[in-house]
Amino acid sequence: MKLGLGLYKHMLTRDNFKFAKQVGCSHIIIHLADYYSQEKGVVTATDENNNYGLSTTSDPIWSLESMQTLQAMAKEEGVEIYGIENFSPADWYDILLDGPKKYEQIDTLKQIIRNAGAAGIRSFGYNFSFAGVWGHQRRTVARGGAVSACFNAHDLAIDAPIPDGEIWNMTYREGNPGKFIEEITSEMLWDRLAWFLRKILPVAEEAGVELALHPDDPPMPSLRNTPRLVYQPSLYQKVIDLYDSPSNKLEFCMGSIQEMSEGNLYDALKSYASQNRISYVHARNVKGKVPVYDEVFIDEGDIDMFKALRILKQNNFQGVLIPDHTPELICGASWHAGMAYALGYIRAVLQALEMEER
Ligand SMILES: [Mn+2]
Repeated sequence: MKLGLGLYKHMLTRDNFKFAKQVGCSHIIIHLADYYSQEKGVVTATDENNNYGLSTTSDPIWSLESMQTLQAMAKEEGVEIYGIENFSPADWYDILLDGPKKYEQIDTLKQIIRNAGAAGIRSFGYNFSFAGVWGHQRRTVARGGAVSACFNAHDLAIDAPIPDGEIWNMTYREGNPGKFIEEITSEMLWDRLAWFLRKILPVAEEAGVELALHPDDPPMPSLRNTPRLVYQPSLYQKVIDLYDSPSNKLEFCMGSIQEMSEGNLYDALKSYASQNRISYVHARNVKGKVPVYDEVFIDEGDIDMFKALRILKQNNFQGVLIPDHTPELICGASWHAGMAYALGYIRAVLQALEMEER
């Protein structure tokens, strides 16, 4: 198991690559989609009127040259880019919506996957969702009043429809006022995923890239009047069984799985790690389950992190583990401090597991 750090687009700097190395990481997972900028910081979307902003297509950041430059820079600082997390909404909205541009968009995504493979990037995380990560409030819910994300379905208009021109909390074109995205069934959503996997996985296999699906966050059965895909741990199996390919993998989010109303995290870890289906892991802790939960520090939630990481180790998990979101520590660099705290804790657990084996 390799330790990594996730970095948003505006954080792809030499200093942050150095930071990753300094806190014990060998790998990084990068975001190239433009949902969080330096100015906006971490934005939350909790109603039908506010989103992350405009998503643009054909950004040169997705080119082979750009990926190779980033990979070279990372290696110079002693880390390696293992994965890219998420497509830009503007590059694949019609694949999700089954619209007329899906054919040209799948060609764009295929090229992005080929570029990633050629740049030595092994994994590509994606979240096959209309509503995306939506409905989290930021409140002082973690230890010592640390600001963190929390979800309470009773506090929200959870069926607030998604305006036309918007997907994944981003605007890809000017929408028609008063119009909303089409209502579809869960079966239709699964059919669209199947189409996407049939088109993309042969290319991913050839490029040596794993497609890694993030489960729904929050894992509600429906959100914003749209169906969700993987909102119970067992639904991951349905994704695996949909298309048999060594590139059909999972971005296993411990927090989201723990928040699900059925099953349990440890069984899910065991099942998917033993099938060698986990490409990379999001590690974070949480108190509660849908419809009400709080994201908390890595050592204070419902997940026994020691037990969880032991299962990954016992099942010979060879991919990367990164901290997911963390509560913000009160100091001059709250994001970095939160990550350093989570990584230090995870590293200690991994070292303790090593010692156990001696
Ligand atoms: Mn996650």
